[in-house]
Amino acid sequence: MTLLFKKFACIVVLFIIALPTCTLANERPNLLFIIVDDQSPFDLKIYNPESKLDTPVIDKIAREGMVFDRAYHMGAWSGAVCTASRHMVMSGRTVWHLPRNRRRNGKGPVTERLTAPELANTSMAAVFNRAGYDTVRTCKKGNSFEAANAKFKIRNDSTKRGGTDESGSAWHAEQVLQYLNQRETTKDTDPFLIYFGFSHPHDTRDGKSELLNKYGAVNHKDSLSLPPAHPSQPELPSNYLPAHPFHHGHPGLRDEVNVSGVWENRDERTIRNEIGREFACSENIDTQIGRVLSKLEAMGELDNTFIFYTSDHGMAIGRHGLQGKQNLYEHTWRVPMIVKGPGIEAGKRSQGNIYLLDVLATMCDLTGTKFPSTNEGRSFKPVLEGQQEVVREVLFGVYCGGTKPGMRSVRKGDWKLIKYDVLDGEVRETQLFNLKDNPEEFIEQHHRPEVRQLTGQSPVEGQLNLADDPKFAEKRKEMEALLYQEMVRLDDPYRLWDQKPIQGKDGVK
Ligand SMILES: [Ca+2]
Ligand SMILES: [Ca+2]
Repeated sequence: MTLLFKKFACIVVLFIIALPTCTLANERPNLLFIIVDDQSPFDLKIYNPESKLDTPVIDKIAREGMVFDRAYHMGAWSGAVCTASRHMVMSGRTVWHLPRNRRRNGKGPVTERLTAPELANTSMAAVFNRAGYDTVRTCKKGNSFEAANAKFKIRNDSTKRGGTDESGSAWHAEQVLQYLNQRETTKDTDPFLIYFGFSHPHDTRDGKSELLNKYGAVNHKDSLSLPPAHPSQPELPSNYLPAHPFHHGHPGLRDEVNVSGVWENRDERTIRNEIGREFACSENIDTQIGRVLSKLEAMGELDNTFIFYTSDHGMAIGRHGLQGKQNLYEHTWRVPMIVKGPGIEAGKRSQGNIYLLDVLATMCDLTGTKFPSTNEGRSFKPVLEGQQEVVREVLFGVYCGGTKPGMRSVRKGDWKLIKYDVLDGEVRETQLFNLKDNPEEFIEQHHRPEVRQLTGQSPVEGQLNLADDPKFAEKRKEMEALLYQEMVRLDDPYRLWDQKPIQGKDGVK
């Protein structure tokens, strides 16, 4: 054998030996899915530059990744919007195709197509367990898809809404760091899926004292007095109202009447203090995410990790005179969504037209994992790669947790329709917004002098609910038809007062 050939053979052998370790370590990316509880996208500077909330870590993820301007959750059949939302995240199924949906008030047929029995076996952690991932989870307890959560190999859940490191968000970060430390010690090279959930800024919003001070807020506990005003508090939201013009349709709803610190108050002092508390909790979350990202960087794993940042749904806290998550205005129907990872161009924004239920398909697509058969979500990898702007044209929303049929919304392009059919016909309302011209969804009440004085906003002519404006009658008709189509397509078990009744129901053939 010539020397040259010996050298060549040696290189080939070395290459063959080296190859499997290289591919195992680097080929499949890690997944870090960060989900906070109850956060409006408009709390964050990346969605609302006027916000006082400081989130340097989230801002950096946004600068290095892609921000989605049209990310939504599909809605809920319960006042606990979290529960429906988290079912959709875990399973990639649409809102009326989840195990807990109450088909036609419990009277209608419950078919396999609607409920997908054994759904937990094809949920997020089960899918990635089979793909050879280490699956790790920390989150709040309850209001979730328990059978799916139980599939994570490592799971440390606890509801942490206190104002100390042990009782607050730092605890969730500790659970992730514990896994990463162990991974480092044992030189574990399996790819990981970490579900990094927080219990905040959901109430009770007991922030850390230094952050409460920063945002001029106190942990207000006395329902008979108002919290003190403070110049450091965040301003009232731009679409604040002292009251919503009609009832939301869910009498006694906890989030509207019984949240500690707010109760039924909607005055300026209460709302600004509560937003200050919320910001204190959200900034702490940002700090905790930073600790985990620093660790991943030190381990050399950050660049091979896809990071998702989102919330289970948005939140009102004074916007439109509402307090909770049980409405379909943009502040509550939409969620923040930022994704960073290998191959995603830095600093991009996209509309996306995505739902939280698309995350599972996207994770599968990004890691070369087969979609589960029960999945109904669409991968937004083509959007992340800059090949597409959106994954669908029409977006649909439901709130069906109070009196039935509840609220429905549909969006296409700049146009959005919301309908309310609640309290046994007492409230039957339609709103039509052009979100390009009226992104805050201002209604007539926002134009009143006493409201403008409080918010400092000056809505312009036409920034209104356009549903009854004859100029937009054709547009309304089109949006009403779209809503009806989406309700039929997605097996919505209800119809609104002015829609064709369901075949076979109420004597209709
Ligand atoms: Ca929630
Ligand atoms: Ca492992």
